[in-house]
Amino acid sequence: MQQLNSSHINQLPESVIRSDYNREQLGIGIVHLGPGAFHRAHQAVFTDNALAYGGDWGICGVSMRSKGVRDNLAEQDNLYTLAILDEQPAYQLVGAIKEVLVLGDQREQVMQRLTAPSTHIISLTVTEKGYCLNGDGLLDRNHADVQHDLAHPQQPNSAIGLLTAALAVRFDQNLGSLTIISCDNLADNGSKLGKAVVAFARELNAKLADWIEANICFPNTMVDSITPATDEALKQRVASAIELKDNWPIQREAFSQWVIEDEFSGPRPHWEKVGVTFTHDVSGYEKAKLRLLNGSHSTLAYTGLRCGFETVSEAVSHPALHKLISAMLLEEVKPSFSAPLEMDVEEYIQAILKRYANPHIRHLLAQIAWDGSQKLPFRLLGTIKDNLAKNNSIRLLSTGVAAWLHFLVNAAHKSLQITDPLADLLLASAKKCTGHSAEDVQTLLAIAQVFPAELAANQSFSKAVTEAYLTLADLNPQNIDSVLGKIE
Ligand code: CS2
Repeated sequence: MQQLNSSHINQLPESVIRSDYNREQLGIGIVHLGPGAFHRAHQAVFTDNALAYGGDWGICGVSMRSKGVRDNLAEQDNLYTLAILDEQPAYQLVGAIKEVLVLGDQREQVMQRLTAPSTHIISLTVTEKGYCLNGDGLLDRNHADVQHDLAHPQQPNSAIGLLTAALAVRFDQNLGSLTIISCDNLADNGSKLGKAVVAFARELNAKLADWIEANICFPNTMVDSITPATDEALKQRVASAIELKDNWPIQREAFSQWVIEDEFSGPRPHWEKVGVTFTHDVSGYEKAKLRLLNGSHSTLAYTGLRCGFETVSEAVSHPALHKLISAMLLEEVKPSFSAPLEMDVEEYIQAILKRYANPHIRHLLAQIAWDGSQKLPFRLLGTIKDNLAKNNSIRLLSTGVAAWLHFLVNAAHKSLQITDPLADLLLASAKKCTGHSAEDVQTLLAIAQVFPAELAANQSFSKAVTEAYLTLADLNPQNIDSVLGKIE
């Protein structure tokens, strides 16, 4: 089978969707840090579609460390296939990414792209841990990468250090006209990124920090599309659909949403023509998405794994888990925040549950279970904090937290690896747990990197988590109904 690349795209079957623009002539206007599956399924696709309306908005993807994307896409001129797997499967050829660089190997080229006058957007999907923030959401000066980058500002390893190095050059040349867009699942993602960059810059040069504050916008965003990791089955499926070999196709559901705060310090692609929402207040959308979708995703992941399920659709199709998640969303998450006026929250919840049940994608619970220490604060703990303040129930939300604690204890006692930047610390605490619920929960809530001191000391919170922890201790694939029945 021939390789997907520029010279073979004319052989693609008619059914493959293609955006209409001249890729040969396309210039680069966007540098994206972290061109992983989510970026390639989401922002790159919106941009690919928007290219039909003109503009030099090709993307240069910059991998912070891994070479996989660059090396796999090189053979295919950075083209790849997006498989939209839903009731009506569809395949789209995506060409918006024109170049992929790896920071470690190609520092100079990366800096040239970041500082080019033609670059007007830098966007990021570097995951929660890539922001080097402390529990208060501010730059963590004790973070090893931050310390390294402050000592070696010309050789940064972190996204914050890299952005600041690029902004220092742009400051010298007075090249504002650049917007930096965080596309990660953090509450107030843009504001947090902006503050972290300014704080980092201030350590080096107060004038630079002032210039960034005055000139560079960091809009908040909400991003949403369920994107399971690529597996062998997807590669085969795509090969038979496009009749060419694609080294690294991407899959996602049909639903895809991007809401961006309308604060730009320069031009941008015609994203508004292809379904992106621009608004002056993203927070309602972002809370709805982080708390309802990501909060229930993580809860489903940790409880579902304990029940012996592998995928989201298997887990949510079990009536007891469906009931638990749906009750948590309606009774405890919905009242915790103000949704945008145009959003019908109950409809949104039903739509999420339907998306989870999509049988056309295999979204592994184990994938969602990664990086719990980074995700839980945004997905569950903020909601719990708000509910405590309003005297609302936190019983079901605490089940999600307790399920994570069991996930850690189980891994520690069975010597299993977990993927989490705090893995060593988490597993060391979890190893101390003996099965006595109140003591185990006290031990684990003392992990200050995850649980803010005030929350850990809150009696209602520790009581609710302890009760849920005790109940979930018995949960196994054979007794799902009876154990989860006790919670509902
Ligand atoms: C998931 C998200 O892996 C995870 O933690 O909860 O990636 C989720 O699929 C996306 O945020 C959906 O937009």
